[in-house]
Amino acid sequence: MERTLVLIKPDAIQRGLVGRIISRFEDKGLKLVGIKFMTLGDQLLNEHYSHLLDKPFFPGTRSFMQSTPVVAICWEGLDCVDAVRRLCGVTKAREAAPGTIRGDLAMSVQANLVHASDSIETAATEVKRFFDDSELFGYSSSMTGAVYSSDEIDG
Ligand code: FUP
Repeated sequence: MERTLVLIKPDAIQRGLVGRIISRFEDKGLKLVGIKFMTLGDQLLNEHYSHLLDKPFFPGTRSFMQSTPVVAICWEGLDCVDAVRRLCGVTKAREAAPGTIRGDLAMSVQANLVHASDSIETAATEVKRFFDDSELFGYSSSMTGAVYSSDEIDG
């Protein structure tokens, strides 16, 4: 099973949407394997957004992402990197499809509620960046057998 990183951003904290956003992922059938509330220091943020450091909007992104703590979550599921990205919707929230988290709940590019890893490789790096091994929990979830068919999870 894949694992992926989600950050619940400061606009969601300020708007009191944390519970509803977590519920969207739980409702999808994803398994929670790590969760914590944390502030993002300059070093962590620069690593996380290294592809954006030269962009003119990056100083704004940095101060926004440091304006409150964020909720970091590691979700697990079959092909979950892609499933979570689809559930979040496109970056520009006002263009995100209805039914997605951003499409239903946000209008902004910067204040778009969530971050989600964008590839399997990125997800592996980002989960390691935000969580120590001891903060990730493998356990048997009674949900798994109901969420998937046996041929999907046994093979
Ligand atoms: P995403 O993969 O959806 O997180 O999007 P990006 O990595 O391209 O961008 C990360 C964050 O940078 C966005 F969530 C918000 C900010 N950003 C802007 O503020 N303006 C832009 O034009 C692009 C990104």
